Amino acid sequence: MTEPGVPFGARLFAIEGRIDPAAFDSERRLSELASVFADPARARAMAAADDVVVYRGSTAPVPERQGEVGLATTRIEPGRVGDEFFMTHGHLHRLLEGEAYIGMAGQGGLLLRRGTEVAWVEMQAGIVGHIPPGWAHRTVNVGEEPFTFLAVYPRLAGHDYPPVAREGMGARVLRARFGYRVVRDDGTEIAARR
Ligand code: M6P
Ligand code: ZN
Repeated sequence: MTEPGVPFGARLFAIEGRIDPAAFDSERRLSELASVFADPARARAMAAADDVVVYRGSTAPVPERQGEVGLATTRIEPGRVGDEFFMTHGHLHRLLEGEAYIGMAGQGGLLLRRGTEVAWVEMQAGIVGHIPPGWAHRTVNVGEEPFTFLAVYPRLAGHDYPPVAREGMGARVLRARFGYRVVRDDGTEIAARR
């Protein structure tokens, strides 16, 4: 991390889905994410043949201090496990803090859940998705190209993964004939683009 409180400008690479400077980069492969898909066995079998990167992130050098605004890019590759599109693990924040996702390239969506409420926000370049505090959130690539976005968040918000690992997001984003549909766990369709 750079010194606390140092102003800087970072360059965004929309198609690559990268921010520079980055303090660290991360990647999540299919084998690590198998259990979050509706068909984990299929995800594991795919990963055994080719353990592809599902998404990667770069995080700008913002210090972990109260009041700091974190900047991180995510690039989700196009792909599916069966009919279910590639997606992030999804998380809640440890603190009651919101976040904004700014679409940079590709076609995606933001799936949110708070208790039994589920919401879907279509994402692409030019769309800012607002994540209110207290909502679990996951992003999904519903297109044929990488889907990239910038996350802007309170640096100390933190990630809480177990609730999503245990309870899921309340809905799945599945391939439709020409697009996608967002289907709640009870089978109701809440959004679609065909
Ligand atoms: C966004 C931000 C990051 C997050 C990343 C991947 O860039 O919300 O904080 O880490 O997406 O999502 P996840 O942590 O759920 O794997
Ligand atoms: Zn978040």
